[in-house]
Amino acid sequence: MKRMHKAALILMLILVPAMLFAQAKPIVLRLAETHPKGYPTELGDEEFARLVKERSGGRIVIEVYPGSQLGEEKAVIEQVQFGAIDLTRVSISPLASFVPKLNAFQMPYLYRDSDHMWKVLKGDIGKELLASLEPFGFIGLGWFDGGARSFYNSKKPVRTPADLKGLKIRVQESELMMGLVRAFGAVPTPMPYGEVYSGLQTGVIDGAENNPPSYFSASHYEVAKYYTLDEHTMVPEIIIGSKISLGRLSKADQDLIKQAAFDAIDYQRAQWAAYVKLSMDKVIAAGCTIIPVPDKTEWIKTVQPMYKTQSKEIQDLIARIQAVK
Ligand code: GTR
Repeated sequence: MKRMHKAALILMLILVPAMLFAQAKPIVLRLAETHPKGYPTELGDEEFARLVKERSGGRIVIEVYPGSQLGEEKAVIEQVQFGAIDLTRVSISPLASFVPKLNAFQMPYLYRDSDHMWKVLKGDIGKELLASLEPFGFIGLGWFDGGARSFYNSKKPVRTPADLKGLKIRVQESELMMGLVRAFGAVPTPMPYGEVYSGLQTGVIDGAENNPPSYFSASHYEVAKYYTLDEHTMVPEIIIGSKISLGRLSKADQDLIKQAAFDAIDYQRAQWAAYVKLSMDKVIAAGCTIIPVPDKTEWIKTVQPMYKTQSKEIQDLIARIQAVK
C-alpha cells in the first residue's frame, strides 16, 4: 500500500509539471506574406497577429514571414491547402485559380469606387464568400485593401487602350487577368511577382500592371517608367487559413482568429492610404512619366465582352455586387 502511494506520488511529480509545461507552450501559426516588412499588407498581418496574441492571452502566436520567404503566392496557396503553411495573405487573383467564383470580385471596372468595394467586402456578400472557401481547403478570415491596378511599361507612354497593342505584359497567375490583357490587344505573360523586376530589366516583358505601392516597393518603377493610371481592376487582398491546420483548433479559437483578422482591416486600410500617397510621391520624384486617365470610357468599353463570358454563378455574384448601394 505504502509502496503504491509512493509510486503514485512519483508519477504525479513527473506528470503535473509536464502538463503545465504543455499548457504554457503557445500554439504557433506561420503566416506567409509576399511583400517586405513595412509594406501595408505586412503591417496589417502584424496587427492581426498582435490582436490574436492579445486576445488569446499569449496562447496563440502568429509568426509573419514577409518577403516571400515561404515561397511565391501560388506555391504558398498550395501549401496552405495541404496544411504545410497555416496562414497567408494573398491577392485574390491567384487564389481564384483554386476558387473560381472569386473572379467575380476582380472583374475590371466593377466597383464604383473604394467605398463601394468595402461595402461589398465587409457586408453579407464578402462574409458569405469568406465562409464559402472551406470546401476548397481554406478558411477565409478577412480582407485587406489592394487599391486599384494600372499598367506600366518600359517602352512608351500608353494613353489609350490601342497603345497597349502588342506589348508583352506580365500578369499574376490568373486566367481572368490573362483575358483582360488580351482584351486590350496586349500579350499576357504569367510570372511570379518576384521575377517581374528582372523580367522588365532584361526585356523578357515590356510591362506589367499593379497598384502604386507594389510599383514602388518592388522597384518596378526603376525599369518601367511609364505608368498609366487606367485603374482597370480593384483586386482585394485576402487572409486565409489552412482548413487542415486551423481545423485542429477549438471552435472558440477559430472564431477568435476570424474576428481578429476582421478587426485588423481598418488599421490596414489606413496604412494603405498613406503608402499609396508615399509611393506616388516617390515615383514622381524619381522622374517616372505618370499618365492620368480622367475619362475611362474607352477602357471600360474594351473589357465589356469579359462580362458576357463568365459562368452563371459568377454573373449572378457580379449582379449582386453591382446592386450594393
Ligand atoms: C500585389 C499583391 C501581391 C501580389 C502582386 C502580384 O499588388 O499585393 O499579393 O499578388 O500584386 O502582382 O503578383
